[in-house]
Amino acid sequence: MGRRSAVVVGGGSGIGAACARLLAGAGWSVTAGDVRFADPGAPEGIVQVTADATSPDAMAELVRRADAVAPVRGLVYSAGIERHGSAVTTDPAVWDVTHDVNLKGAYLAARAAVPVMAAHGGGSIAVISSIQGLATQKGVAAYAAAKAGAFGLVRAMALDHARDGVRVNAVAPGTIDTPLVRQNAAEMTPDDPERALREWADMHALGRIGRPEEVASVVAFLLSDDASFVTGATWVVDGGLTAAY
Ligand code: BMA
Repeated sequence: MGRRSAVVVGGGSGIGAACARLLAGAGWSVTAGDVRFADPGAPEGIVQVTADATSPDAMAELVRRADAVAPVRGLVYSAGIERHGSAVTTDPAVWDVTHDVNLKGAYLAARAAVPVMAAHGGGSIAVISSIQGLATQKGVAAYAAAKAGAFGLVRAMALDHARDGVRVNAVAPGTIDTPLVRQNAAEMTPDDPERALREWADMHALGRIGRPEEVASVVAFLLSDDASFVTGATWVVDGGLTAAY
């Protein structure tokens, strides 16, 4: 296979950064976009671009930058923020930013990438949703709604772009050891965030929380030609969290 580019939106930390590293290791030219990078010294094979996922222009520019390196055939959407509150206690501005980053950005990134992929003969998109889009907890109304919305967007795009050779899948991680989850633990159990992490680990059948690399390996599969008959699907990577009730 010739050189090909993967764009990783939200590639600055957590699951997105793990995807960027794994894809670069698998031979992709990776262009990672994020508002900040946990590791500002760009690892080998990864170009880091400061880019806001909620900006149509920034998403178009990110895809253009990647395509200048090698034809864009992959997109990972991993930008995410979690805010807490019920429908009653969530401020409308907090609702909007939660939906803009978790959901609207996926549409904006795909809007920029799909025509480019189609011109190259096709590609593959993986949207990082959450298990919270399938089953949820109290007090995450905006986040749960945005993550559920991502599944609808993925199905719609899978249908709309299949004949252009573009496959689109959603990934639904359980609790993964990322800055987002550690921030949740600190907010929800300020006296002992590690205790929160242990309690969450216990909820997963495997008895632990996941590593970002364990989500990235599924994403790398979905972007690869090994997944050539896989589209419109949800890939649950939750250590057995939702096997129980
Ligand atoms: C993620 C985040 C985590 C949570 C996990 C499983 O999307 O909300 O804080 O632990 O889902 O509920």
